[in-house]
Amino acid sequence: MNNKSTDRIHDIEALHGRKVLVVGSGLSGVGAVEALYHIGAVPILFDANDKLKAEEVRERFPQGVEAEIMLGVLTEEAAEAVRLVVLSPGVPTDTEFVESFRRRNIPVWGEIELAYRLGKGRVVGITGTNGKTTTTSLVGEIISAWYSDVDVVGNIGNPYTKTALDSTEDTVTVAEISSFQLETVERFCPDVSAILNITPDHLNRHHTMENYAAAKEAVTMNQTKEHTCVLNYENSYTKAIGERCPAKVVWFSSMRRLDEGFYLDGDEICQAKDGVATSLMNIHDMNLVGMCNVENVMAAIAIAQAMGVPMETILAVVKRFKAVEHRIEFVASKRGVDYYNDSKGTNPDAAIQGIRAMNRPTVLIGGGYDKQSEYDEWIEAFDGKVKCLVLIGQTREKIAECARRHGVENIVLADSFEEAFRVCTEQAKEGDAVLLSPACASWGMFPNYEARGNLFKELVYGLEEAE
Ligand code: UMA
Repeated sequence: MNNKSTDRIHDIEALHGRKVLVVGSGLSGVGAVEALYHIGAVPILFDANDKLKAEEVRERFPQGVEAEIMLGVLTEEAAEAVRLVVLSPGVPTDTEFVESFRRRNIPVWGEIELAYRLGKGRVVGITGTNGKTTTTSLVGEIISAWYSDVDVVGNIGNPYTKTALDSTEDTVTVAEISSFQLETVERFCPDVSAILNITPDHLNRHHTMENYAAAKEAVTMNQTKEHTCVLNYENSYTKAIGERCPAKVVWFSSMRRLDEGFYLDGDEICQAKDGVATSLMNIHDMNLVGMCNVENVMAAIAIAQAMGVPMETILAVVKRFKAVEHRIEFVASKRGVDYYNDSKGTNPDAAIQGIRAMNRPTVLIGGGYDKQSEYDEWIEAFDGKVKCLVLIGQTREKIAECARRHGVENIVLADSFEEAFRVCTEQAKEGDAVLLSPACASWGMFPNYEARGNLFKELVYGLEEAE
């Protein structure tokens, strides 16, 4: 089970002195430019957003890194000159813009493919509709407890291209990979892959569930029997993928005892291996809550074991692992409503991730200190899920006005955090979520976002008494 680095760099050496088009000037684009620059390619960074300013984009590069920057429209001359195109995950792949390169046989890679080809060592690739960030963080911690050189990268917010060039044959890269990123892989071949679950998401981008599931399946497409793919036995899509998967499949199930694999039996996480069933740990011995997290933990145990970490080490880390506080942190389920604390969503970009993580009607608390942000993109990301927007703080009028422009109708302005919380409990019905993800700093109402998140959690915990 070892990815030969020679297979990966093959085409990279040919890029020396060649122009490479990087599309998107966000985290991925900047990471890709940096890596390409360091291997002697000539990056051109293009971003379709003509409101950006070249000087500001350039400031995102580390010192010494240079690239031509084009904003708004890519000139034909530049398009003609490039030998490779590297897309950021947010760039759709089914457009005339992308097709025009493919027609000319110019390879179109995603940032993940580029990073993979530049990198060395072993790779874990984790995908799924829900739970991938928690599972990736947990796997990262477990692997770090056993191996000394570990990078946790990808959709989790740390571009893979940032670490790829520094990796060695001893490095273990643990990558959270989204369906957007998987649309543009070619040779990407993790030693251990995992698909946690596949449920409807991102259909505006992938159009059909079949396309979306196919994108997820790409995490395992280059694997062989030397590699492992960890899959959810209880999800119809991942079940079907397991039946045709080229890798050795390790199943996990939260609903039945398996003859082989990881499963929940009462409150015990168990493993059946070679006909022997062993109880590993009680779910009450972990800090994560919810059945989705039991599944994430089973997947993480399976991945870590496939990566050669002893079970004793795995279980010790699982038992001490905590969800990242204030970052889309599940607080509790009260009266059938799930409460999430994303107080760390202190700007529109971070808050976009918060609302994207919700998969049900949501009552959202937003607003706070005015950092002169624009809220359009955040509100567009609501995607019809926000049934009530409860606004607090200095920015409440500005956000309300913006939300109305985007067709949000149910908006409540609250005078205090406590009042906002009370409105949430009134508006949220069984099966809904309440999310604190303000898109603004807490100043003016709280000393910091931790204090804001802690008050939210106290109010949630207090609900039982109020019943
Ligand atoms: N852009 C274009 N042309 C287009 C579309 C976008 O030029 O057709 C430009 C935009 O103007 C913008 C830039 O591309 O300036 C943004 O690129 P991006 O959206 O790919 O954002 P990055 O900052 O590179 O962040 C990406 C991931 N974003 C998305 O997939 C949308 C981040 O995942 C990830 O953390 C980061 O790479 C590092 O790997 C975020 C996310 O929301 C958290 N992911 C989705 C999810 O988890 O559901 C998939």
